[in-house]
Amino acid sequence: MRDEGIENLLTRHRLPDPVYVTRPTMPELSSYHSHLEEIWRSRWLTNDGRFHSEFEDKLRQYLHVEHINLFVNGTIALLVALQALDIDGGEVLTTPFTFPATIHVLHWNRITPVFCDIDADTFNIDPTGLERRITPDTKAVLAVHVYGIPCDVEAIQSIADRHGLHVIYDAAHAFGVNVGDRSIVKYGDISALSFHATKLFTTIEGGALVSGTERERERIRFLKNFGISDEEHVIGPGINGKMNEFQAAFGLLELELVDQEIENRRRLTQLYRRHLEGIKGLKYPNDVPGVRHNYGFFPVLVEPGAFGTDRSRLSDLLRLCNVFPRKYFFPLCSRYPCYSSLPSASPGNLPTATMVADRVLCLPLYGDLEESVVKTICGIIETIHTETTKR
Ligand code: T4K
Repeated sequence: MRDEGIENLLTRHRLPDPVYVTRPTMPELSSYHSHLEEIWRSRWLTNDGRFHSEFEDKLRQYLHVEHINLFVNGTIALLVALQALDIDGGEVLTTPFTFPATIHVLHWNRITPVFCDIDADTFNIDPTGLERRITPDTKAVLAVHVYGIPCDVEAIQSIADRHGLHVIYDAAHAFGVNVGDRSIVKYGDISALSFHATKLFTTIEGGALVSGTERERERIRFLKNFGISDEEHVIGPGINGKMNEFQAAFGLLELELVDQEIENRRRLTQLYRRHLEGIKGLKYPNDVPGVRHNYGFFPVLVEPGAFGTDRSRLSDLLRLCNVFPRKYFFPLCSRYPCYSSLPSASPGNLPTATMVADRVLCLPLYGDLEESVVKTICGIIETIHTETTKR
């Protein structure tokens, strides 16, 4: 069938309203309003206010961690994590399959990213390739739990221990993920969370650093507040990374909703899996035994030969039906003009990452997405597969 034929056929499936890749969970407006009234009364807007301390405490309890600092966003949190560990210059081993923030924070700390390939099943940095990239300038591993799927934390840590490297985890996608009984953010020296509006747990913009020791936590606290230790002393070159009261109040209300949000996303993920199961050329990650997943994303890999068309055409056809998936993370960070001339950025060094970035499509997933919409999206995908393999 010609492409116009498919397009005509798909008009039948067009959804009345746009369905985006994600949508934030919102607390009751009246609850937020009463927090706002309190902020108005107190006129305490930022800098360690009452909502900030309550949210920090509740988050510490929720994540079962001891040392946490809230941030204005996940990117500044990552930037400060590197400073807190004195990683300023040199090389850091990292993944090209991530959001730009992960790599840009290295650049902003004058660090050269050394791109390493990823694992085809987890989409995370492949520990088997790490050791051969270590040089006398290597300072750390900056790994990402992409889509909330845990990295091979044990393998990464043992390599880091052997070579005296720090380990930082970009856990922007991994809120609420546990390995066994242990929160994923307890691995490595420091983990960075993002609470951006597109995340399953949000404070509008926001983030946090979870560190291993109270000493690090204190250092991070100074670094995110201009290095100020008291009204007359500045102990180092800090930055402004503070979360404000409006974000913290929002976060407090979101914490009450997050377990239900994860459960709703789990149910919808299973629905997607059930309805896509028989379609050739599609691959998606399954649950890892012993891991509590958060179902932050629903990534699908499209193998064009077996599916009938490629990921980009599938994305375009879904858009015609008012469905807006995203190619997270295409292009690879190693393809950005600012990094593409690095020796480690060559696609030949990154075959799996290149293949995954060329095939991945994240389908809409959020807690109040209707089951009927998930079924319609799967129906559209099935129609595209049937029609494109007919020719
Ligand atoms: N590390 C990793 C691995 C990350 O993925 C991220 C951020 C970071 C670090 C940095 O953390 P932050 O500094 O952001 O805290 C979005 C987010 O802006 C970004 O936070 C996130 N990762 C990334 C995966 O996604 P865009 O440019 O794709 O977002 P945008 O504006 O196109 O939104 C996507 C869809 O979400 C929209 O089509 C509709 C929906 N949406 C979006 C917003 C902003 C809403 O429904 N409401 C909203 O308010 O980057």
